[in-house]
Amino acid sequence: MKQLFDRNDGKLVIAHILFAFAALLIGGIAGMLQGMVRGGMVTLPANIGYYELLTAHGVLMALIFTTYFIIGFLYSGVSHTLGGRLLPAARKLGWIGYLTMSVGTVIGVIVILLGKATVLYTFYAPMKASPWFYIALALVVIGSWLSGFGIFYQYRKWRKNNSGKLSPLFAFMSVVTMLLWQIATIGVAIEVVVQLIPWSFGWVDTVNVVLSRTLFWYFGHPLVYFWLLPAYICWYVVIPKIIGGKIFSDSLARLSFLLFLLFSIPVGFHHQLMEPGISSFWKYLQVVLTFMVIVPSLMTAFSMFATFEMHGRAKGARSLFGWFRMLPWKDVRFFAPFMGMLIFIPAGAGGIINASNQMNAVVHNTLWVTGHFHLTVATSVALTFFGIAYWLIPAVTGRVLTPKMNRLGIIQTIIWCVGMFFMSGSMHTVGLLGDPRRTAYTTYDDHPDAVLWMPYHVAMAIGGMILFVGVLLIVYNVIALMRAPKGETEYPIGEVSEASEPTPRYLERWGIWLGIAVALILFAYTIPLIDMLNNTVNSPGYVTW
Ligand code: HAS
Repeated sequence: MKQLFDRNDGKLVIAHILFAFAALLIGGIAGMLQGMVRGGMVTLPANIGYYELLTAHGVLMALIFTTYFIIGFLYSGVSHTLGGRLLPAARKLGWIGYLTMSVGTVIGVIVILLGKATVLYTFYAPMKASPWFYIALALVVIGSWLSGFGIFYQYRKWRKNNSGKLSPLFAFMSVVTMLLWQIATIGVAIEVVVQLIPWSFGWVDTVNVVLSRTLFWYFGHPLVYFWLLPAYICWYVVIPKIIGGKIFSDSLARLSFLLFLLFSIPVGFHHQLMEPGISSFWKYLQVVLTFMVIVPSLMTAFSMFATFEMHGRAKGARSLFGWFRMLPWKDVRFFAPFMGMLIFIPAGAGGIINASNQMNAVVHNTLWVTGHFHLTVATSVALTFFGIAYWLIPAVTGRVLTPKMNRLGIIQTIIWCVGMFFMSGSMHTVGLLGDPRRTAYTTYDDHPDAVLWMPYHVAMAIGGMILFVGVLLIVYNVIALMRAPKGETEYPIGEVSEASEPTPRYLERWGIWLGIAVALILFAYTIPLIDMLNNTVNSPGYVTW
């Protein structure tokens, strides 16, 4: 039987995907337990701290599950669309990256579980972890850079051999995603290597707190688009093929990705609106840029509606929303990402609320924000990744998705949405009642406000338990996919609609786009950083746990 994927490329992709789902499982156990603790349903054994679990949950879900899945997915698409197989140097870089990240992850998880790094996934100074935690983070970042270099290498070689041709959309989008990642991680690399490692080893006594948080959020906001863009690759490139339709516009898709490259980085201050040490002018400027980064998401929404409608009309739909019925609702490869899209509408609206200064004052550091990111990354992005797994694993291993697995996938998606409705819904609501994020179980001495929050915590815990069933089911499905019957599964890459305009070549002139991106970053950050270096707010380290 013909194997669609080069065997060695398949191994690299699968190694990433399996690591991602292993992280999801362990992170999911931590998540369910912490939900139950906060809901007052269980008490942890004395040797396990609530915040230790919270750190493991955040690191494994937000940083490890996503990064491994993304790199595996991008490598698969780059291999498939740029020549049909990875060049040896690209594959080698992919493996070295994978091993470096894995060493980092194992060290990091051990240090967290030993209780030496209970600093949560944002590792805010002046909380001070063991130096090994920061070294582990550095290894994860360095590994991801090497994998990114592999993608750039494959792309460069392809362009050299195909001069004058437009690169495949999937590959173009992968390059933007990894460029965004490389530029963003420079911030966290400087924070970890220059500030946190020397400080945690005791080579320097104090750390510049405002600077370290600023460098973190310089990375932390584009991080969320590093999660989102691979989901958008699926929405733009894969979903049209799965529904039997066409990509609405290649130029629109490329432009939206370039806008993310330009506007997703110089906006980190919208996470620091309530913090001292940054002047209100620079906060205002970065909020304006934040509103610019909403535009490519609105373009994506428009493009998806257009793809769905064009497809439905081509199949004979007449009424205003007749095209809706023509979508393949029983196909999990469509259904899971579609639910992700649907939920991204309120999730994105929540982001716009967060970004508005006055409203940020109401929601900052409350459970509202936790609710926001469980809708965005843990639903829109996660459901899209699950949807991808249902065709990616069979495609690279030479197997087929059976009707039973498809059915289980639909059930898993529904369970996820129900769990998230309870959990994220309660978080949003109770956040508006002032309930702080990142706290273990407490009634604040039965303060009337805190007592009011308790039923929401129970609803959050119930949602968490339902979601844990969802985690178990997706992990079961991944194992089942690895053992599915042999056969050929298509790697779904959509074609562009004949009605769309040709793509202008300047969209692939990287010099222009990188130049503007760097100029915007320098504009938004240079003066605030000089201020922070001149007016240092230094602090010794604290082990608060
Ligand atoms: Fe956010 C906090 C602002 C998007 C993740 N965000 C967070 C944190 C995380 C996170 C993890 O300005 C917490 C960090 C921490 O631990 O402290 N966020 C935004 C804005 C957007 C946004 C303006 N966030 C995301 C995405 C994330 C994510 C995406 C992960 C993947 N966020 C903030 C702010 C904070 C914040 C503040 C700080 C809060 C604080 O005070 O701490 C925008 O990018 C959102 C734009 C999105 C849209 C929606 C477009 C809709 C689409 C779907 C179309 C649907 C279709 C379905 C086609 C405008 C594309 C068809 C439907 C039919 C019915 C047929």
